Amino acid sequence: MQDIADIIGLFAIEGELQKIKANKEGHINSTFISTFIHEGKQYKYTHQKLNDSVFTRPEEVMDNIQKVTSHIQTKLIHLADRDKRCLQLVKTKQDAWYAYDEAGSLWRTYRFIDEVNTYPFLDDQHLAYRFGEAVGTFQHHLCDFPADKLHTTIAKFHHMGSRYNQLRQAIENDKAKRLQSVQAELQFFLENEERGMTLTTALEEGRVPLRVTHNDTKISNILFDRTTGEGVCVIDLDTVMSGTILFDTGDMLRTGSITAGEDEQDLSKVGCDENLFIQMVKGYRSVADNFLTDTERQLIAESGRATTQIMGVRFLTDYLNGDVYYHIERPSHNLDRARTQIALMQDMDRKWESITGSLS
Ligand code: GN1
Ligand code: MG
Repeated sequence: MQDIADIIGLFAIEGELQKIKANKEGHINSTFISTFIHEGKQYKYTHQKLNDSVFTRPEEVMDNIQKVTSHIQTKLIHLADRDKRCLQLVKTKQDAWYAYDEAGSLWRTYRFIDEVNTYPFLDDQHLAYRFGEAVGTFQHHLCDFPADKLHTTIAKFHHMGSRYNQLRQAIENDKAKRLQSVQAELQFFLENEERGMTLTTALEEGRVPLRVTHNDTKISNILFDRTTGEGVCVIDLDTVMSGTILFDTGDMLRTGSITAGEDEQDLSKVGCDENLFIQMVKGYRSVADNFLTDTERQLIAESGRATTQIMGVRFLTDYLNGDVYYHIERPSHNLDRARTQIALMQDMDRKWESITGSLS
């Protein structure tokens, strides 16, 4: 593979490259953090190679990101700390928003946002409220952006029917010969198929509006200010497309209410913390209430359940397909992930009346 330093050298970064570190957190792209010294000060950058089997038109991903970040930046212009509130792309020496490596893969660079914390899951109600505020703020900044100007970079990304079709295809092919070992998980998802269609159907029937949607608002994609605890920035804009903003409340509730990591193997640790669930909705609505429709408001809690389901279905599909989509670190990784999503849904169901009662 080409030297990462050479790829970084394609970007218009001032100073001298001091070090490069790989970052293994995302499931899809390859990420590196660099440190530069310029006039005696340290500056960090994030460099990413887009996964071109997931993003088959990476230029469209970059066009979406460029449009959305410049729109958000216009909303932040009066803030002294605006640099930490939105990702900023760094151009190449050729004045482009991205570069290609020798193998033809697309790379981009962002300024690194420092003095922030990220979390794999939450155990603090204040942070849950702030997570909600952060997702609401992201949508608020974009609620006047024309959603139809964005490219659909992954078709039917959060379409439940399409994800079930992919699962059925995986069952039929049984490529990795794992079908026999996942009968209980499959049964759970098949029993829940109909209810899972709620968001997709609401969108298709026009009962919720088409808006700019982040589509990957998982907790680890939120940067929390180290001093104030505020959720200052929502990162990972690869899947920004048009959709229903319930996909975003859904991924927020999925990843912010779970009591363990997404890939926890000890299922006795996995459940839904209803207080965290409720605080996220409250924080979210404190910002979003002024632009939400009644139907969107009514479907917020359900979005948490549906998004957990769609992720579970996707993880199980990838397990059956022999782990071709998500990065894995052990053979059972995708199955473990599917199982945490099932455990989370089951615990949501146990607490459902209490959760929805508190929110009404
Ligand atoms: C992937 O890129 P990353 O790791 O943030 C996936 C999301 C899933 C998530 C589950 C393009 O996100 O849809 O919710 O894993 N992204 C894509 O952790 O498929
Ligand atoms: Mg992502």
